[in-house]
Amino acid sequence: MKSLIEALKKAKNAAILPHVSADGDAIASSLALGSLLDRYGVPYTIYVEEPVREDLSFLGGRFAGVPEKLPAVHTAIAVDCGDIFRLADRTPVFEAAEVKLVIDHHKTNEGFGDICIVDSGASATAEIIAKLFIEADMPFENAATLLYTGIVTDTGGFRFSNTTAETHRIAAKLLEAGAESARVCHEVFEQNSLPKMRLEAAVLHDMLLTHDGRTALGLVSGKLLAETGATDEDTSHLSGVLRGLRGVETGVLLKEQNGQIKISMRTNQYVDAAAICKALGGGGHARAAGVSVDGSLDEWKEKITERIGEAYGRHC
Ligand SMILES: [Mn+2]
Repeated sequence: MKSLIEALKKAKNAAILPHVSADGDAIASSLALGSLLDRYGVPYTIYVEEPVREDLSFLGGRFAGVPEKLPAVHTAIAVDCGDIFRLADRTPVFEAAEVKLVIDHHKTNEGFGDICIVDSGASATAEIIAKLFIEADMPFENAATLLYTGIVTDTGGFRFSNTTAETHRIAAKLLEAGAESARVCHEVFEQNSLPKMRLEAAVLHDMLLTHDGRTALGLVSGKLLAETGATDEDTSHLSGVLRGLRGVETGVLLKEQNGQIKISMRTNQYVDAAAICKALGGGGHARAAGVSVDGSLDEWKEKITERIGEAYGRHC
């Protein structure tokens, strides 16, 4: 931590690089880090791979896209990136920098910079950056709401298993510093676009229940996406919604995407979703896994139902 703070103070200028498809933690952590650099008088630019998601626009801030010409960067900071590939088209910016820093919380991060602060015990990169402020003896000020947003999004509102006592202690400090918890939660969890709502309604309306109500299966055709105007991101929560029906063990969403069928699976207690998806060439965790396969929705509706049935058979 100390060496990271020294490196930040000594930076002549900085490029902040959140991961591709930046989420709440990546964007909020980048902005909070920017606020720390502001106070050290270090000029910086946050380079993003694609426009910042609309649901994160309440955070404000200024962002630059992938630079056409390589900028002269002294210090580059990869934020919330599990590996260098998550920098996508901005990798040259990182590689050309004199000083390369990595701040992340992904278990699989092997460290790809000169100074790497990787804490897989942290719920979010924002939790690590909050500790950086504390260690640097720097008041949170406007960074409190940003850091709180990073933690709230990566923990699903303190519901996921990455939430620890330390997460709550840091969150408490951020609240004491004025983090606007209610506003953040409203923006992050209570606001949806009309396309997303229309899509969810259609998927739940046509949901298929099999295996005596233990499996809830949802279908998203390319046609439905086009009709509702929903984005891929708008579908990411649906397998979790399907799993949430009382009595269901396995929620599974089949989606037409890039000429393939994307299967997302969430399970509650005993079906190993990773085992099912790995057998098809995908991966994930026991309770959440996914895979992309060739074929049609109709074909995979049958095939995946059969494979889930086999998993129930193994369990009985
Ligand atoms: Mn994160």
